[in-house]
Amino acid sequence: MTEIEELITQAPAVDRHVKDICLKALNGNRLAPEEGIYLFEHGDVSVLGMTAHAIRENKHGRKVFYNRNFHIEPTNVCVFTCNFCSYSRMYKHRDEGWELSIEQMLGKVKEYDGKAVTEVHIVGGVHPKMNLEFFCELLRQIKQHRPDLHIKAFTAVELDYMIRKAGLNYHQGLLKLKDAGLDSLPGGGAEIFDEQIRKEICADKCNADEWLAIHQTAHELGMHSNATMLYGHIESYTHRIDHMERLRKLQDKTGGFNTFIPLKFRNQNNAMSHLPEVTMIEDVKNYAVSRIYLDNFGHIKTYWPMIGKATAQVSLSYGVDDLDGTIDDSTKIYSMAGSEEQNPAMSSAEIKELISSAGFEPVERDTLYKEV
Ligand code: V47
Ligand code: SF4
Repeated sequence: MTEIEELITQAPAVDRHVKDICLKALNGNRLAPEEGIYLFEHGDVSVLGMTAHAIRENKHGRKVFYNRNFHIEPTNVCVFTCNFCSYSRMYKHRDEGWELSIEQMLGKVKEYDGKAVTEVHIVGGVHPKMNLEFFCELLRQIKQHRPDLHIKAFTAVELDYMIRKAGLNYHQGLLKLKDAGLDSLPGGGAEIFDEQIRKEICADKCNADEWLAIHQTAHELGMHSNATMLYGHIESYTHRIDHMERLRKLQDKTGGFNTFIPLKFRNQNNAMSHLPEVTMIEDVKNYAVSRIYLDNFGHIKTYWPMIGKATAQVSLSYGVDDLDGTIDDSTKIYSMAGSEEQNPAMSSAEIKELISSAGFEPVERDTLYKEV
């Protein structure tokens, strides 16, 4: 028995079945959905943390990954009406929002000339006038200017809309974008896959099957992608495990997901502001169960601009091994939703200090987790 297994076995006042499930996971066995739900419902946060931490140590030792990246948000005008969104402006109020031209976006890329960034993350609202051709041209111009920059762009929601509007199927649309320079897909738009919850929080955008089909198609075309889960609103633990289960199944098929990113619902300036935000204990429990349940995901990421630097640092002891990137104050999604990080930017030195002062080893990576 390893030291950690002994500690868990001997932990006083911990539910017997929780211990058994944690030991099962530590022995490399996959958990069934009802075991994942049981951990959420009855798991003591310290035992879940120990288990998740041991699993992440087996995979990555003391390494915590980060990259040097910046965001471009082409527009916050959006045809959809997700109730949790604090960021978008409807098309009829588009004068209150922003829409960037290709020249303006290329200008943002040029601001990083000579700087050691490795990734641009492009994601925004779904603007009815920004179509597939527009985005292919944007990708081409960025690649022409800076071929070494990895372009991680467009949530499945944006992709579903632009590809349908172009009259193509997912394979044809994604191939066009890939040929124009798209390297990988970010994980947004997944929210919670359960159909009933989706109806209540984001009724009009692409559904779970479409989100999964887009990611599967991207993987089949040789592109990697990320997966998110928006938690801490009206969903139950059963919905969270159902969400992870669907991702785990697709990952078994394709192996194309790089990382899982739980996103905590923030309640400022949106149509769900009446809901309280969950506690930090709930955040770390969620990270830990994600690490334990998603046995076929290499990485669990905390997105510090959304959760805040302090919780991000604590999450490193609950199964998280990735801190996203330096960001350089280039995203507005979370500051508008009430995150404590109003101008998210960290230098490499700061991000490294955040990691090492928590007792871990900072490792710069590229988008595909190759060490830089
Ligand atoms: O899909 C919107 C979320 C996502 C709120 O792949 C909110 O590396 C909390 O997906 N409270 C977009 N969350 C951002 C995203 C992302 C971020 C960082 C890294 C990666 C990656 C992807 O933002 C949306 C939605 O789930 N979101 N509003 C809110 N009020
Ligand atoms: Fe539009 Fe995305 Fe906001 Fe939904 S979350 S309203 S799709 S910008």
